[in-house]
Amino acid sequence: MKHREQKHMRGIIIVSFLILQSLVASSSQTAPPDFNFFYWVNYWPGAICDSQKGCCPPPTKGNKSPEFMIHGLWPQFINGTWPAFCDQTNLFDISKISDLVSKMEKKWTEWGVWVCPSNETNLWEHEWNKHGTCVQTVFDQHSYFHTNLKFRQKINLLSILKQKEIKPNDGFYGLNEIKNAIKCVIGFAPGIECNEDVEGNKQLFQIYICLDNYAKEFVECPYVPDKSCTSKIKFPKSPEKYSFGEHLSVRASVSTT
Ligand code: U2P
Repeated sequence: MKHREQKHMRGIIIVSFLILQSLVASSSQTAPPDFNFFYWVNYWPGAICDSQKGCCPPPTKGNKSPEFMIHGLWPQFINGTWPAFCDQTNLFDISKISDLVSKMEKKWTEWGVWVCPSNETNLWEHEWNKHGTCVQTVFDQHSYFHTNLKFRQKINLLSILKQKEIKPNDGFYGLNEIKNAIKCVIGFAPGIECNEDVEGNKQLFQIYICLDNYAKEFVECPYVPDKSCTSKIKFPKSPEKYSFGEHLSVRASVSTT
């Protein structure tokens, strides 16, 4: 009897040990991403400024030269849906990215239609809270923002397009011509989102580049976000002619002069 009890105890100890071991092993491994890929999205400020709503320039400390601006890094599912606002307990905290702020002010400014003058902190906060909180198996706040900047440093969309004579001059260019210019450099065609200028012309607004679910490599877009473009689209002029720090939207100031 005593022997059987001892055997039983030994069994319990071994099973407990194995459970403990597997718990330790699983906590030391990071869970794999629970989404399929990323869109890394950049927008053309000129397409906001010549639209019906007009735009609000970023604060004076923002970048003054015409460039594509980062919109964000968005986790996606292959069926075209996406997770959002996943964690209320780890909201945006600018003190976690203080070393990145000056770069972000140049590459991630908001030519907003919502706030005048625009406030990039709002956009950063929104992007982390909406998208970043859903990718915490891959990124913390610092690496989320840093990864965006790294890709922005690697890829200059404006110069890629200019090399193929596709310029922001209010001219019309083939949608495929634009996609191919980018494909030539990164290996995969991006998705293009268009909006409309005040005359109703479809124009280049946002470029969607697809990344794997660790945001390490460019990938073929599993789901192509072609949004409301025609086969030829306008590439609007950059809003550089407008002075920065205005408190009125560009459209409003144009219509009153
Ligand atoms: O379309 C409206 C906003 O939803 C988010 N979005 C859209 C398409 C998509 O495939 N994935 C995605 O996340 C974007 O969110 P934002 O950061 O702008 O709020 C998009 O602008």
